Amino acid sequence: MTDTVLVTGATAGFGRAISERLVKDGYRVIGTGRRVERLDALQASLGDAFLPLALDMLDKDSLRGLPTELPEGWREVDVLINNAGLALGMDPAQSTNIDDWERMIGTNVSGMVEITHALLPGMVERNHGHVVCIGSTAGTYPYKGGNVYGASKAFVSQFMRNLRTDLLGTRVRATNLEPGLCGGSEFSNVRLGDDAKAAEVYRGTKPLLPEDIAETVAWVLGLPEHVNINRIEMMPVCQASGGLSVVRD
Ligand code: NDP
Ligand code: 8X3
Repeated sequence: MTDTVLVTGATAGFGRAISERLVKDGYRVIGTGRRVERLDALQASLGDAFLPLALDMLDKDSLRGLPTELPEGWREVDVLINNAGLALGMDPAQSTNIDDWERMIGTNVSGMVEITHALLPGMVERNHGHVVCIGSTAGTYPYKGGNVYGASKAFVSQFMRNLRTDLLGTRVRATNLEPGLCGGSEFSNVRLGDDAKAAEVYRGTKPLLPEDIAETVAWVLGLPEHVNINRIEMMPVCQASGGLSVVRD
């Protein structure tokens, strides 16, 4: 039986690349996001193996209703890819906008937790499933302006470790994929609200690409059922962590 995968944030970047790759690999994919016209365009190119689903990660009622609201034939979600997410701003904590912080927490933490809570019982009941989160190196390595975004990804990281523990004894797998600098998506455009500044983030680098993320997700899912990849940290060759710094008088 072909696995059904739900990919949040399929309208751009990683989520779109993951959806395209998994349909190509023979999975049935439910792709979600707010920009419905992009989901429809994806269905036009991927065909009936792709189901477009308008879903706002800040809409708790829709997330909670998912198990019963999904169309007939698509209700048994075997794999959940928690990809939808965003960063807003690069200012130091003391100069940020609290609404931006709340939106990051609402999307990256609360929305992710809600949809996982909604779909996990079905996986456990069927004793078959996999939850994959797209975390970030920002959840491990602090950097200036990373404040709440990095903290939201640290939450994802520990949530996934704890999920593994709770799922022990079931055949439901859990993986946190933690990429570093990745171009070819709208992440920096959304974060900085300025396309020229976003392009500057990648100037002179050869960043990871959404296809690299999709390749890794496809590998993690395709491993034999007894193998669980707990976490993967991946960076482009041109990136490494910065180490500690000191300010002197
Ligand atoms: P993009 O901005 O290209 O894509 C983000 C996706 O998330 C879009 O499909 C968007 O859909 C969706 N999304 C955002 N907010 C909501 C919401 N409220 N409701 C529903 N969907 C939402 O970014 P990336 O592809 O780069 O990022 C994907 C994930 O990877 C994020 O979790 C990000 O934090 C993480 N990541 C990114 C890295 C990078 O360098 N690019 C590195 C490490 C991790 P729509 O707007 O249509 O609703
Ligand atoms: C995205 C990578 O380094 O911009 O999660 O935080 S970074």
